[in-house]
Amino acid sequence: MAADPSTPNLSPTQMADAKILRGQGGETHQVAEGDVPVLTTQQGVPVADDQNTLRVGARGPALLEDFHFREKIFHFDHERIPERVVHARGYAAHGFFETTDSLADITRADLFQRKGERTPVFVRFSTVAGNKGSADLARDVRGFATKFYTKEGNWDLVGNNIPVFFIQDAIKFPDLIHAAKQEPDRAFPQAQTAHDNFWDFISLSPEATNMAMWIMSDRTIPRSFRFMEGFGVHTFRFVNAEGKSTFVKFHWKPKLGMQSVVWNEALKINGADPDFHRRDLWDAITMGDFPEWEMGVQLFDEEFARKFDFDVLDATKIIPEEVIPIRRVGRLVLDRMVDNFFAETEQVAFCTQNVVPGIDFTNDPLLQGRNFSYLDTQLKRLGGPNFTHLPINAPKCPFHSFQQDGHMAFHNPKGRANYEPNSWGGPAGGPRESPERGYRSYPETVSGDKLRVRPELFADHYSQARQFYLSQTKIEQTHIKDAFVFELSKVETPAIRARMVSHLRNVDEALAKMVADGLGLMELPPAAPPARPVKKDLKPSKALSILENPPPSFAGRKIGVLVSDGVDATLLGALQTAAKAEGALIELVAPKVGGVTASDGTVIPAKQKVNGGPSVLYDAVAVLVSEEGAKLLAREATAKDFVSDAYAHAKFIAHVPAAAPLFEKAGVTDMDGGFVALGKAADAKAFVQACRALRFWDREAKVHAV
Ligand code: HDE
Repeated sequence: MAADPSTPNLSPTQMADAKILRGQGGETHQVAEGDVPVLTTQQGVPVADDQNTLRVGARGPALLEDFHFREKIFHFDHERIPERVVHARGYAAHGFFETTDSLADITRADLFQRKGERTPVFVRFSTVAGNKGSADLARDVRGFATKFYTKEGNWDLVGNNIPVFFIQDAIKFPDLIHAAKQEPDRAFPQAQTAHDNFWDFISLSPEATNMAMWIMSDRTIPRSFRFMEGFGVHTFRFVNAEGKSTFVKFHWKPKLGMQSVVWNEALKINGADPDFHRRDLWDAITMGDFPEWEMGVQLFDEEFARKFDFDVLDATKIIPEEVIPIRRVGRLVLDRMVDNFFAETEQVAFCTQNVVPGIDFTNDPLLQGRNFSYLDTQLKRLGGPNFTHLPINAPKCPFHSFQQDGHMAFHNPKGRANYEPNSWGGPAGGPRESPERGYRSYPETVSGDKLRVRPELFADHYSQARQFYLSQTKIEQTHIKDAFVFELSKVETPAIRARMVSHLRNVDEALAKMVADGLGLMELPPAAPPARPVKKDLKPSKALSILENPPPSFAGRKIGVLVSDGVDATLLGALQTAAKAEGALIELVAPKVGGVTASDGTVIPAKQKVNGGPSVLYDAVAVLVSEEGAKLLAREATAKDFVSDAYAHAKFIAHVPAAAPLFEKAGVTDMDGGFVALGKAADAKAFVQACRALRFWDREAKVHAV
């Protein structure tokens, strides 16, 4: 029979040479020449030919006895597990939490006792609505879920990048998510809320108004995971060694400061690099630029809870930082990517009910519902009760129980005792309860009638929505208005558009008018009757604005440099030095990915060909082309987009005089204060310093007419 033209990994001689070696751990590995492992079946049987099925003659039928083929296809057929019903698209990394301020007086939680102590963590970021393969820059809330592998068990803080939520009672969660996800008859739109069902539900649920303001803000289009805040959302309880309880709200503050993209950029990033956020985290961690957050806690007691304007059990409300300041107690550092996405990121199972001694729940009706839901959903998604045996979910502290059997049981107790109490005594009797160390629920006194009602204060749906809006800068308020207009313009039913505007009238009249105008509504609908009077005297909170909290530097950001043959080598070098000194990155975009020949004759490889490296992928851009290069690129549509988009997205733009024809052809003639001319090497530093402001916002009003 003629030799098969395909090339197996190992030649027949190598196969024959395959030998069994004993590994360090005593296990045996079958290896061929040069220490390359031999391909085997799941049963460890060496495979001779992985290119052809076993068949009768060269053109005959396949044989059932081909166990290698059967096993391979069988396994492939079953590779997928159900994606998460929400937060399906996610990306995760390992790291540690370091306690920087002991909370020993407030909680007995072991991880908060000793300053300087590190606890391993696994953090998964996600979008909510999109399916597993959706794009990263969907306008959406981001999940920020942290598993702390503490010495007294796993604690999961399953939070979001927004401190409030849409609904107040978990019983509404299926409705909210059904409305947000693709519509059931047509299965679109995916990963976006700009459609009738979503806004129908929101406009019929006044409790969602505060969250609607947050999701229409730039918080839902973060520059990447590294630049967003995180929140535990609910009020939790800390309990100290004496059994005293303190309420707590958890916050994550990014070291690099907050940053978002602009909406038009988000739309384009989704096309240019749908994995923009994944790539960013991967690049940062693999380069050793480890993302970091500080953990902050807001601590308060029953008395504050009684006096506060809002109910602390209501997850649609915040406690402003100006009212209860944030105490910074630790830092979170992500320093290791996963070895295998499926094993870790996909199989990690967060459960809000994973708490440790010293951390307890409150009666927030959303949290209570979540406590039921997470365990339940993991059973379906991971296929059995033993998902805690998977390495990513197993505690890193010792653990012993009498739970046994079930699908895929890896941790199996030894010996006779599988129940307690038992009289076997000593180690043979298995683990025992520990009244001192064991988890004890806070003995809150509760009594009351069985009712399906919500507390009175929950009914204030607009006051904090108004406070959020008034806490934003003018630029951010415009973005919120534009986002409402964009989303509601995709809603096909005029009555839904109007109903949403009727809620906005309770938030801010001017906003409602601008949105109505942007939608072309003939008349302003009457304001929705508020269930409780809107508090108009809440003080704006600076902490709620992204732009009021600018980053300390341009570190962690990326400059896209458009270059051509003849690029000024000195200037490029100066830009590289200035960026490096700031902790920022440079990426070269060129007519050909092979690179360019600089003015000093050196050949510099590019990272992107110009049509694959649009300026939306960068925080700022520089155009360092030669005269010849400018002429060439002035005829290239994607090069013109590079500069016109950078301009439209209010980015800082460095340029050399030779680039003028490209700008002209791109229609960018207004060289405003966001432009920095690079004449000499020192200008590069000035450019990077200017970039610290992230955007030249003054330009924005000039590029938007509708
Ligand atoms: Fe979740 N949520 N959720 N959620 N949630 C899930 O659990 C649920 C809510 C959050 O990276 C599910 O493992 C209910 C608020 C994150 O694996 C599910 C309610 C907050 C993640 C579930 C909420 C969150 C989830 C789906 C209303 C912020 C991703 C897959 C009461 C504080 C975790 C899964 C990861 C995932 C239920 C509301 C955050 C179905 C019933 C509020 C970050 O159990």
